[in-house]
Amino acid sequence: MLMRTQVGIVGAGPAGLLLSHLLHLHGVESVVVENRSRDYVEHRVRAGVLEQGTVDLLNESGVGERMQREGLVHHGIELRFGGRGHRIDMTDLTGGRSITVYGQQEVVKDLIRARAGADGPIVFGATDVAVHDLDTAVPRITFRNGGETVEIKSNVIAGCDGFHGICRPSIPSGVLSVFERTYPFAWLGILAEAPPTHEELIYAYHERGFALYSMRSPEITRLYVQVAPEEDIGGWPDERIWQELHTRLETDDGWKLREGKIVEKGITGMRSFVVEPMQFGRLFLAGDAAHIVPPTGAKGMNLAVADVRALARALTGFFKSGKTDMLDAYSATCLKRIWRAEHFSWWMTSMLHRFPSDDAFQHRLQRSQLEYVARSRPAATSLAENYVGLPFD
Ligand code: FAS
Ligand code: PHB
Repeated sequence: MLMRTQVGIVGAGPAGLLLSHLLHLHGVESVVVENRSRDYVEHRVRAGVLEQGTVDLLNESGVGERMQREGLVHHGIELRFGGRGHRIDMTDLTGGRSITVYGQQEVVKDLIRARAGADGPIVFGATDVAVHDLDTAVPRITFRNGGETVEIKSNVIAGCDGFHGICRPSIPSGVLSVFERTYPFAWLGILAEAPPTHEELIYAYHERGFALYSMRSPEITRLYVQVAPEEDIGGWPDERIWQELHTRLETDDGWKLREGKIVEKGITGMRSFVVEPMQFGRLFLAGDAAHIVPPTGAKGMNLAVADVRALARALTGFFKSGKTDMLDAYSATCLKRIWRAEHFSWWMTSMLHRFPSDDAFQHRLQRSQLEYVARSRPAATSLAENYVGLPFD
């Protein structure tokens, strides 16, 4: 079967879905091709924190109604070390900006519903997805669906298929420069049916390792502990997870973490990764297909949003007036923000995690850095403005 569209999009994660939605708002057609089922993508638990810019964009583009109703607006975070908590008042430090805690899977559901409402074609369960003729004016996506081979001819392809997708590897060798760092630890994350006992996120530095206290709703807590990179989730029964969380999050004033039924658990590796450029011919990479950050700075999904905001603007200019200047500058435009977020995510990770190779000197440096951020307004402002998200332009 042959399909034609203006923009073929591979991947129905936040990047692909938001790009399709933004293009639709500007009268540009697209088709999204996703290899997983709709149910799978709508229930894949990942990010939880939306930057101010992401929240504003979702509201401005008409898909923020449920986020406004169910999202949790937060004005600060807590750094916890040495048995004490230190609140960073981000809204005060950034002149009114804040974050919203709203699960990535909820954003995905809202975007799929918006696309379905506009009859935006999303193909779920596609197999053997491949991209072709990227350096021509008619790049193609082929895949199998329902026992049929399908070909999509388009003017542009957006590679929004994540770190393990097929688009980035389809770029000929020698074109891309790869910048990468892997970390000697991973995050074990759980979702627990336990009402949060703290109203904001807590980032804890502890001699046994990092811990993060987050949430999804007034009923669901989201928690993470730093573990060794090769850990197997089978070696982490619930009791062991709770024990580590209590130890790493406890404070001298007796703050207590409430336990509950663990409904989801998993281990995520930690890496920093960027490819330059983010484009080849008529293929444009966006989101995790082009870059990965350690989740300590809560930047992953927000960077994907910033990429597709820039790509949607560039494609609209291309299709509406034939201009290619914003498309030609797409990589450079995105990489400024990407490298700022890469640095911030590396900085938060380096400050808050115990590295196996570190010595007592390094531990003192980390404590000194944490104490400085906790007491210095300029230092706290630097953390706050990066965490809530720098203005897009
Ligand atoms: P995604 O990976 O979300 O979406 C890519 C889509 O492409 C997926 O639906 C995939 O099924 C599809 N796809 C892949 N290959 C395909 C193919 N061959 N054909 C068709 N479709 C294909 N970020 C945070 O900020 N905080 C967190 O706590 C956090 N936790 C994470 C935990 C995990 C396990 C992972 C992997 C990532 C986490 N991230 C987190 C980062 C994450 O939120 C990403 O930044 C975000 O999903 C990026 O969105 P996309 O670029 O759309 O990529
Ligand atoms: C989450 O709630 O999943 C979350 C919050 C902050 C992070 C990472 C993950 O830095």
